[in-house]
Amino acid sequence: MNFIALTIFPEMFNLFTCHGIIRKAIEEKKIFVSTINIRDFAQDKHRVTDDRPYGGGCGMVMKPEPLAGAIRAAKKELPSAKTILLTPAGRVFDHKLANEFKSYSGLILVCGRYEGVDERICHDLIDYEISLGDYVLTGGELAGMVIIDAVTRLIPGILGGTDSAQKDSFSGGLLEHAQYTRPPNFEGEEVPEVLLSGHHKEIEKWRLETSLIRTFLKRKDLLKKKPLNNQEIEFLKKWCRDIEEIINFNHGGHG
Ligand code: 4H3
Repeated sequence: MNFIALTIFPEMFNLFTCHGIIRKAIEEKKIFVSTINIRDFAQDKHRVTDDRPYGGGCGMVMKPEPLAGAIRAAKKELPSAKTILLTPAGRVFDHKLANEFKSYSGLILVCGRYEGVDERICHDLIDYEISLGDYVLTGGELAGMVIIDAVTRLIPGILGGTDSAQKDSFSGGLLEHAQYTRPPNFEGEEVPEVLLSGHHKEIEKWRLETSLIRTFLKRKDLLKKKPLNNQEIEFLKKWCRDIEEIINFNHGGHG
């Protein structure tokens, strides 16, 4: 898979591509990450990429010509790639979208600076406007790296285990179960016994139940939109019965 980031700060991507799983994916030629400097497509001798906003107001706007030149150069390199503009006005990025992006042969990430990019860039040259969430960054570069990172780890063969990405938080619509490693007792807190039992079936059951509990407590919104299977419904019903028992006992026993 190919990624090209368009930016006026291409060096920002160096640190990102030099470490960990992203570095390994590049070394193994599973992904290719390159940058195009938008400034190289500026049309004046001072290589200006921004200008004052029409209508007045504070800040500067990214000029359309250098951006269009950079996007067209990237499309020439990757003709079947999708172009993504990182902007707080975009569709909020999530696991499902990461999977959709994984199916493309290339992504061109347009990283703006200043107050934003000239609106006319979005009309013909951008396939997706994407936001990481409801906050504003000083540039689109970090958001672009987040997209590359999240998509790359979904590519088969990138993560250690054969199914690590399938077992992630979100992939089944639930948060991941709690994780523990050695030592068995850390500052007085024990690892749940079932995990030490070697009972694989019991461990799987425990993991599903804790996954459900964590999602119920931390992200009810995820649980509400998830299609539940029989085992998951059984767990939820069991909690209902347990909770009712507790309520009834209190009600009858103590008033
Ligand atoms: C993306 C980009 C937030 C996000 C961004 C996000 C700078 C876009 C400038 C850059 C514009 C201001 N901020 N939430 N900022 O994903 O070019 O909007």
